[in-house]
Amino acid sequence: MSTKKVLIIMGSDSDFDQLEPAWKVLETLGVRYQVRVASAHRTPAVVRELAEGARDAGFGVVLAAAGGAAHLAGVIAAHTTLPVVAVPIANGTLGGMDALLSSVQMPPGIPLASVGIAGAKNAGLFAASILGASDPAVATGLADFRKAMHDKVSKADAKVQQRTS
Ligand code: RP5
Repeated sequence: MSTKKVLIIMGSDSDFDQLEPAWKVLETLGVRYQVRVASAHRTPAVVRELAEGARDAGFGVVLAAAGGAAHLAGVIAAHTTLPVVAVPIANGTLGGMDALLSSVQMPPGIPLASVGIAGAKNAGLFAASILGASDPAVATGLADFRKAMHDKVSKADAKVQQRTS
């Protein structure tokens, strides 16, 4: 199991299904995590408290998922020096483009990383990479994960070659 944990915050429980791949892949990798609902607009005091306390609570990275005018990740980053990864949720009239641009167009000074729209699985993997830089158990989990992907593609390649020869 990982030494440090990943804090996963979603702006609304309506984001749950889109974000689930993030903690599913963390489970595969043996990375500890906690999932919370807190909104930059509706519960700003809770967001601030979570962000300010995250490092002392044993978290090494924060994933922040929100849709629409997605300010959650940026607000969290303003209240912690831990790395923050935004997960733009695909919803509403703009289908996630609004959340994506809100995440990647941060003004200089408080940077965020961001995955693509609805990129929860990659967010989990990227969070593991951040922890894996200093946690050998997590780095090993990631290497195993990549080996499994490699083997799957090799099998598919062999099958396709067989079907086409
Ligand atoms: C955002 O507004 C949430 O992250 C969610 O993606 C979106 C809609 O929230 P609900 O109205 O479904 O609670 O803050």
